[in-house]
Amino acid sequence: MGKLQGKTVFITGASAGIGAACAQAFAQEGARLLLAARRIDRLNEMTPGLKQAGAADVHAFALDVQQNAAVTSAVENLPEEWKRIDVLVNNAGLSRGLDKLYAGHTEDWDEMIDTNVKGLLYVTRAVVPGMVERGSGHVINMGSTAGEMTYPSGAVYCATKAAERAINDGLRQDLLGTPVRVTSIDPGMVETDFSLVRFRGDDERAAKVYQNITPLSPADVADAIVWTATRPSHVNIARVSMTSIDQANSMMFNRKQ
Ligand code: 8X3
Repeated sequence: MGKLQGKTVFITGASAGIGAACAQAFAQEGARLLLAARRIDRLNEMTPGLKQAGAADVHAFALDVQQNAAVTSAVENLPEEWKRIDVLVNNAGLSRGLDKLYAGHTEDWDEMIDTNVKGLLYVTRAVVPGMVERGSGHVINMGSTAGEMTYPSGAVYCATKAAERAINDGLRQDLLGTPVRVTSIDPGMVETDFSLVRFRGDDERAAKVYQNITPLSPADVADAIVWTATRPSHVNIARVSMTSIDQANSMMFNRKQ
């Protein structure tokens, strides 16, 4: 029997990368998966495999976390049997561009801030009151080593992850006295579509990011996430900072020749 048998786990950005790996890892623990992403087709494709992997049930819906009204109404109008969310994985996020701040594109800034900061806030605001009311819950936010140390040409992305850090800590303070736990997962380089999205489909440029390096895999990160969610209920893991052995912080890498 999985450690999270029958628990409802809500994952945003579940259609790819760390979100999809989380769906797989929580499925293996017997969880009921509430999956949201903009790409509903992709979620529907994933569903049979997740059930096969052990998910107690799967409910997928299209959601753009940037749209506050859509987030609120999606959570309010969940089918009755999906309303009791035990674990929220605030995973939806992205980077756009790698430009000097004074040459940056404001539409890139808007998309990153609207998704990584405002989207995370909207989903949190919609889900956490129910957790407080029911007296149980766990919010797991996707942070980054980028929130710990800013790197050149990444100021706005790094700022969104520094904001996540502040929101994560603030939420934990505000929930003190309730049984709701709050965790930030802060990985370094993870081999996902992250760089492909950042460089808008330029795969040559994206591949260079991971060249001569062993990055973390999405499954490595999902493994840490499930670990935080399966600690005894009085244990709150505040933050997991993790990199591959080839990375020391957001600026230092061991590139093999
Ligand atoms: C992703 C880590 O350093 O590639 O959040 O921006 S990094």
